[in-house]
Amino acid sequence: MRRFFDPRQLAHAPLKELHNGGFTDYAERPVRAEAIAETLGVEAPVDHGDAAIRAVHDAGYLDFLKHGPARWAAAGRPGDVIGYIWPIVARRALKLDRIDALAGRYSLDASTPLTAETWDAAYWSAQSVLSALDAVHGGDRAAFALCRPPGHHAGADYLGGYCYLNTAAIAAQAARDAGADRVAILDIDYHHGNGTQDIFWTRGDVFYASIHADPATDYPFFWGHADETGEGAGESTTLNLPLPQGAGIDAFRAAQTAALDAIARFAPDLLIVSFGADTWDGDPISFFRLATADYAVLGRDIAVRGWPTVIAMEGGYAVDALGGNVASLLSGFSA
Ligand code: Q9C
Ligand code: ZN
Repeated sequence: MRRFFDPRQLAHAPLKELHNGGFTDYAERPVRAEAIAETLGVEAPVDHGDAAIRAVHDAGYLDFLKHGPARWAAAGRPGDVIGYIWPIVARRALKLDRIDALAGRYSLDASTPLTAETWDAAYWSAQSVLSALDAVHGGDRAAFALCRPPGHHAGADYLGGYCYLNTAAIAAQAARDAGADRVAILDIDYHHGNGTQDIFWTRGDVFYASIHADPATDYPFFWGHADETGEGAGESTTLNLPLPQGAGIDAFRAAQTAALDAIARFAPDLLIVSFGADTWDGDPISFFRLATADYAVLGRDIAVRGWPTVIAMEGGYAVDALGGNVASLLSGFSA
């Protein structure tokens, strides 16, 4: 399986995040990607430009990602851009001037700093997933994109959960624009992919299925509940399968089989897997109990369905285990 990654994805390196009431070291570190790249071996993506990014994301938001850090610095602020006021009851079309207002308008949380290096890293993360999509369009049965920063918490016009550009959504939309009639996204990161769900919430052409920690106990809390099924043309093309903290491979595999069965009924032309290794037993911020060998089983269960498959990296914060966990998932495709 071909594996795509660009070293420019490493430049994004926020120092701290707001966590449990104080600032702690940022969990989504460049060394995560270095560890995976070193284990797997990777090739450089092709530059596709920004059309596929603009097809998913709001123009004002992209402007904020590119120019927000300079405006923050010009306002005399130290460190990275972090929002601290959110328009939860007034999210309307105001002409916003202050960087503080923009930071709130275009963010979901205060644990996802925007740095001067973020845009370039996120841009190349998107190019990696677009290059993996090219490989599948060229006839490969599957391809892997080492997306970092990750993507599934980012919406059309907001960052959050360590995510800035929604790589799975960008690939899904690009596949649609290249002629696929129906695209499915299977999200097996520990956390619910609220951004991906939001982007395709009213769409009947993109099915979103997610297995994740119950939002009653885990981030992102407000989304990922089992009763969220989509609206309008997207009614019943969202499937949320929350699991309790402590879940192991038996519960996870059963949920994934249910998700794959639902995807099979949707009959997609292409599958995109949002893969987080934060379901691993020793993950520092997550509470499932998967073992490294379990990912090969999950990968095999996906591969046997036979859909052309693009795998996009999401979370996973136990750096020493990351390479092995990703390699295990991919091995399921060559078994
Ligand atoms: N630090 C992904 O796995 N946690 N994102 C915020 C305060 C956010 C994880 C809690 C977890 C997001 C891609
Ligand atoms: Zn996650």
